[in-house]
Parts: sequence; structure tokens; C-alpha cells
Amino acid sequence: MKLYFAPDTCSLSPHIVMQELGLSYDLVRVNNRTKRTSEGGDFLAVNPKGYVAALLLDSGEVLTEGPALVQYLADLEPEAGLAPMNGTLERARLQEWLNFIASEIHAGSSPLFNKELPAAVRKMLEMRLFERFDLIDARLAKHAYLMDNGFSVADAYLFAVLNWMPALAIELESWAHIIAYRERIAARPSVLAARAREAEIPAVE
Ligand SMILES: N[C@@H](CCC(=O)N[C@@H](CS)C(=O)NCC(=O)O)C(=O)O
Repeated sequence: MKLYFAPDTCSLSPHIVMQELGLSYDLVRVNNRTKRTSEGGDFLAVNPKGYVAALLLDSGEVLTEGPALVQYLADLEPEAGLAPMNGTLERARLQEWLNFIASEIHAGSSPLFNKELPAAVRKMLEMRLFERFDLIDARLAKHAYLMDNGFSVADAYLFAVLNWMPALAIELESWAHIIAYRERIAARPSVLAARAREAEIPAVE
């Protein structure tokens, strides 16, 4: 299987999951601006949506959308416990978190990368985002991870998104439990290994 990634983006989430599961995989780096890949190809031919992450399966099929990817991967090795069994309330709880991260934190923060954003719009988006951080911080004040049973694919996803907050000049000082959580996950061997593997692949023009 092959993961198409771009450094410091949400593609780090499925990459962490692949490392947690000890899967063997190839990595292809994508230039998100030019859509060229480290294989010399056109990323749009792999994923016409034009964004990472994309997972090329051994069958030749391509799977996209981070929450779908991490659940597909977790279900390959269910005994690793990164996602509860399908059809259970706990699985729906995981999906509740994945959807919250995707729609409220990921989609709620990525527009802030736009330098042309009017100040009032930026402020409104930040206020919405910060209210969501309050909710996450309250959860993490009482639990080490988002799910009750330890680290899950939702944590890999939230970590990947929290990781780009400094680039938005959002330092998270107001949310001490989120900071501690981010540091705890950053130290996981899976995260260190995923980052090291991504760093091995040179930038693509
Ligand atoms: N809905 C997609 C969004 C993926 C996404 O936002 N990818 C960003 C990086 S975090 C990207 O590649 N953006 C480049 C672009 O849109 O051109 C998912 O959840 O996987």
C-alpha cells in the first residue's frame, strides 16, 4: 500500500496509524501547490480532489478522506484497539469525534491560513475554534485520550491538526490539557517514526 502525503498536514494522521499498526507501506510526497509527486507523476491522476491524504491499496483502488482512511486501516488490525468494533455504540462515539475534528477543528482552522482573510472574519472563525478547544480541553482534563479505552485513530487525527496551530500563531496556552496531550502524543514512537520517514523524502518541485 502507498500513502500520498504532504509534510505538516492532515496526512500525518493515517501515517501515524500505519506506524501504530506496524504495517509495511510506501510513501509518496506531494507538492500541494503544483500537484507533482516524488514519483514524478501528477497527483490529480491519483486523487482528482487534489488533496492529501490518499491511500493506494494493493488492489489498485484509491481511498481518500482522512476519517475513512484511519478507520479502514484500524480495521485491518482490530486487535490493536485503535477503533472499536463496527456496529457498536463505541464505534459511533469514535465517528462522533472524527466528524467533530473534521468539520469543526480541521475545516474550522484551515481557512485561517488565508492571509487575505478580513480581520472580522478571522476573529469570528477563531472564536468558534476556541469554543471547540474549550470542549476538548474539558474532556482532556479528565481523560488521557478522546476515547475512554486509550489512544485511538481520533487522537492521531486531532494531533495532526493541532500540529499546525503554531503556523497559525495559535499557541494553545489557554488550553493546558491540550498542550500536555499534544506533547504526550508527539513522544509516541509511531509519531517519531512517521515524521522521520516523511523527512527522508526530499521536497518536490
Ligand atoms: N476532506 C479531506 C481534506 C483533506 C485536506 O484538507 N488536505 C489538505 C492538507 S491537510 C490538502 O492537501 N490541501 C491541499 C489542497 O486542497 O489543494 C480529508 O479529510 O481528508
